[in-house]
Amino acid sequence: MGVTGAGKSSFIRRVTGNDGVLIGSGLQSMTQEVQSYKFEHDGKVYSIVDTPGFNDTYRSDNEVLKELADWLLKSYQDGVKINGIIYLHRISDTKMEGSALRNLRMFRKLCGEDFMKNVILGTTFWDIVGVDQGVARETELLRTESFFKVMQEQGSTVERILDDRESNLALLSRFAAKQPHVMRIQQELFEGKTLSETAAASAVSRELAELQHQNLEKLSDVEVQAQKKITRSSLEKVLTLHLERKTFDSTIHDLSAQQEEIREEQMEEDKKNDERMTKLQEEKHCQDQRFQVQLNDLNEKLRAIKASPGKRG
Ligand SMILES: Nc1nc2c(ncn2[C@@H]2O[C@H](COP(=O)(O)OP(=O)(O)OP(=O)(O)O)[C@@H](O)[C@H]2O)c(=O)[nH]1
Ligand SMILES: [Mg+2]
Repeated sequence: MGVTGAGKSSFIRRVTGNDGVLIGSGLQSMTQEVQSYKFEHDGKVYSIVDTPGFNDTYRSDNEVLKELADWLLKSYQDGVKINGIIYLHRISDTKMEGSALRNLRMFRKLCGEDFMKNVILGTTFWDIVGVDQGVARETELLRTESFFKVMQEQGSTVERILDDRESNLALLSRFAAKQPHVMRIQQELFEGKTLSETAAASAVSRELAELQHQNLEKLSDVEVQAQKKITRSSLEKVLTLHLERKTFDSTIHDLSAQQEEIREEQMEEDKKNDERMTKLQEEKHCQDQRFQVQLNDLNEKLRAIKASPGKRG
């Protein structure tokens, strides 16, 4: 067992020598069904079972769990006894990510504490990490409670799985010497519990609820951030508007002042024009009067000339 891409099918192909065992490209999950392979080694017949990995690219962990549970119950009812489980983990993973940790916890619930003596925690992908790096990660796995520490204390062994058939087979022969044991989920299902009532399924639901909770927290975080952004951007907008308004107001004020000045100048000008006009009219009136006086005077003189016979011709 193990997460998708941990190297389960590769291990099985190597030990069985069966080219029919399909291996993934490394990007997408490959094994979709529980599949049992038989082979003989050192006079013993082994039945090795390939399983779909958790964290599948196509199916939820719940669906993978159902696939495993169906097979495990049926094999139990058929009298098949399990000598052991190899749980694979990539040593090349830079850290035990959320999904890998979730699946390990679910695996523990699936097995139950009593089964731990029949578990090998196998680390793969040693060929792509430096020895120091690999050893440092292995040490961390062994020292961390939620990783391998408790499982090891409960009887599991931690082994490096290398691309070497002989050492892989040696590992399997250690299983052959072990007392088969019933897994917790087999017992639970056999006793009549539904899958959702089993410890492993509850773990999946709890993990799911936890995941949802984390996502909700993240979402509300994002919302708060977004709100902050909105508030900040709104503030910036308000500030910009305020500044624009201030500039606008001062422009309006300047324009009004200019307009007032122009109006006053205009009034001044109009007043001057009016005065000028009045003066001109008065002057004209005076001129008219003077002209009239002169005209009257001339007319008078003309009449006097006409009336005086002695002075004519
Ligand atoms: N470098 C390296 N590659 C490996 C090792 N084990 C497996 N691979 C590669 O990893 C990819 C996935 O391997 P699989 O054996 O299909 O993995 P799986 O655990 O069966 O994956 P699922 O079937 O999807 O659950 C393939 O490309 C393998 O060749 C390893 O120890 N070292
Ligand atoms: Mg596979």
